[in-house]
Amino acid sequence: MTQDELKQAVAVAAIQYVVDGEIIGVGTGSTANFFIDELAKIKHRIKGTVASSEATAARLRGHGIDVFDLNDVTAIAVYIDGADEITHSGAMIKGGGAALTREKIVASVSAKFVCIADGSKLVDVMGKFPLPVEVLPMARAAVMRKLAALGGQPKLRLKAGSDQAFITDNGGEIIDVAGLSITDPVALEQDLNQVPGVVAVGLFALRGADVCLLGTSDGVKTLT
Ligand code: ABF
Repeated sequence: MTQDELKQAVAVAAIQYVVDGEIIGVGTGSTANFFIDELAKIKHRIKGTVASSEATAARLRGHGIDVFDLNDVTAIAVYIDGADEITHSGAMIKGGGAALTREKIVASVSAKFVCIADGSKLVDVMGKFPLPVEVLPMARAAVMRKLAALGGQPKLRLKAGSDQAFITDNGGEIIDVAGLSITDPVALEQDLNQVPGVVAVGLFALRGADVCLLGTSDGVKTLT
């Protein structure tokens, strides 16, 4: 099966976690996009959604699915989103799609986090995928020095085909940190959360996934 077929399979499997009559939190990325397209087929069953990025909001609205402002909802029954890496215990690296901050916010309000990913995302130790960290622009250099001191190789994410910094939906910049072997993701997330200028860390370990649906050539595997 191709990677897209694996992503499609987990997107279909995630529909079983949709709660009728409720608000659904929706992630960002290509796997999340497959889920959005599946959700559109049953949009009459849900109250609406909260999106983790402007891109996701646009795709949802394109299907005629209501997108609520997070400030206007008090509960999200389930959050469905992809990941860049995930461990057997549900800790994740996220942010390859530059939406880590809003993803973490929406996930924090959600009763259940269902991660959907193709099997290649499952790792024993995270860090091969460069860890995204969203920062305020004024703190970029200071945070990069801190990340280098921790043993990483920090790199400012640039707009495609440009030497300009990529700017997130929140007006932040992203530093991608290669070279980390993240043996204690909770501790690293807590450490980096404290660094002045850091908006969000692409480690989802303090609040990881409750369920992970992994697309494999042998079918969809469920990790809980
Ligand atoms: C999103 O899913 C991001 O946090 C992560 O980068 C992305 C993975 O993208 P894809 O599904 O395209 O592999 O939640």
